[in-house]
Amino acid sequence: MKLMITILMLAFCASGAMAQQTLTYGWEDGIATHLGIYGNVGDAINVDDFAHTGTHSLYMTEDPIDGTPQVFVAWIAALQDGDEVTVSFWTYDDTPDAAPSSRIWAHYTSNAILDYQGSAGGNGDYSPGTGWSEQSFTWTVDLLGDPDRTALCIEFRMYSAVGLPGPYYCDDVTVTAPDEAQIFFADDDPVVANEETTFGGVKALYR
Ligand SMILES: [Ca+2]
Ligand SMILES: [Ca+2]
Repeated sequence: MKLMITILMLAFCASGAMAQQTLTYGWEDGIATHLGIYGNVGDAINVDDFAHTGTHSLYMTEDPIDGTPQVFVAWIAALQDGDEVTVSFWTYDDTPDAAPSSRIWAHYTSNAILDYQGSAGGNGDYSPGTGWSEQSFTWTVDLLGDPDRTALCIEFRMYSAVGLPGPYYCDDVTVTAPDEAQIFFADDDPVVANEETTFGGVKALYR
């Protein structure tokens, strides 16, 4: 009997540790835009006349044309080493093998969303240019033992050309992450709920 209970508990713990949550966001509130930007983002507007699903999506342009502008469309905080985080979004592109095109990418941050803590890489494929398409990537979290590196910020990246600043559209962002992680979209206030606890843990490391 004891052995049976132990086995059951181990099974429960194993499945508990691997429990995942999946959340989506599609700009249907008609108000929210993004969690932040980097580089030459021109417009970033919640529009009601073009969408993958529903009636709203995020419309973006690059202005002026330079570098690789990024619009932050999701943020996953309170991560642990080895966590797997899968994110996808739908983007509209009707120019195959030519600008404008987009990619899904990410970088690490601290508990403050705009505090950059290094690239996390992403999917090397550009949007195929066949209309609406889904771009996705799975990141395996590597915190490098750095207590300031705790979250993953998802970038919508724009690849424009002179005279071709867009338009870009993003809709239906889906995030799958461990239950313990905290997932934020454009309509959320990006504040980590257990920040004080985390800071306590960080301080403890330096004792
Ligand atoms: Ca939508
Ligand atoms: Ca294209």
